Amino acid sequence: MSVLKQIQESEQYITQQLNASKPTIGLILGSGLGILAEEIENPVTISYSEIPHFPQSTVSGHKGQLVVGKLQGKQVVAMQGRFHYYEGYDMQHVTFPVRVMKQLGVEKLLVTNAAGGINESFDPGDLMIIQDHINNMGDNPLIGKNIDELGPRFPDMSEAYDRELRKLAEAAAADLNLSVRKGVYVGNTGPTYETASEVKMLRTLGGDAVGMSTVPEVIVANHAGIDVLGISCISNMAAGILDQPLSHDEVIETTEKVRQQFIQLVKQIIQTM
Ligand code: R1P
Repeated sequence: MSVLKQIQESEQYITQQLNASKPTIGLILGSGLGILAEEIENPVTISYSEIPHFPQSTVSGHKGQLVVGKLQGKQVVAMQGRFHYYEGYDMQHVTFPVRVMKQLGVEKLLVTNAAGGINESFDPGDLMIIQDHINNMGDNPLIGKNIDELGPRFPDMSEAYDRELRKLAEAAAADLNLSVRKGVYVGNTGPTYETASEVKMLRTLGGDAVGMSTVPEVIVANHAGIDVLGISCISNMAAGILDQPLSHDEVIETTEKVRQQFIQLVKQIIQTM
């Protein structure tokens, strides 16, 4: 079956479950950040396992369901759990939900993640508005025959993270009196955390935070003509900065600590979007 047909079948299944208008804002919730979906009013929850052609979540801290409903008066679709390249999915499967969101009518996408801090002035628990990214994954979801119905062969990435949305996020943080960081997210494949030397290299290359997601989703969103905003939760400092091993438990723990600020910020952003 063609990819286009698969996207349509997924979208049609989701639309059949909805009792309200279709969402125009998409949210991808990173490790430990899925809690935000609990703020959605009149939610319709759809397990990934029910949706035709959807991959399944395999990572702890990623529930594996779509939540559709109202957040701050706006109709949103949230992914409570995302797919990562290191789970063994190819880039097309990792980004399939973004294609489905586009088909649903999503025009703006808020991607979130838990990331390691590379910038030494950052602290665990900081929230970072992503200014740009570096694709360090050695792959790209658009490799292969271009499907012209989905987007252009050579998409522009000069404003991969929409300028207006970044401004809006900064203003939202200021309204809340919340201090936020700004920086460049580096996407690695994982699943290993980076070595101290790799972190040093990524810092030299201009990275401020590092993780194992987001980049493929943002590439596909740009291809599809969706405006993107990205927020990283700095869950720990990357290797070589503090003399301690990294663990996914620690990542989840930190996201739990900043949960309230994260929820407040996202809600304020959605309200003004
Ligand atoms: C590692 O602890 C996990 O946390 C981050 C990394 O990418 C990796 O999956 O998850 P998210 O990027 O999905 O937030």
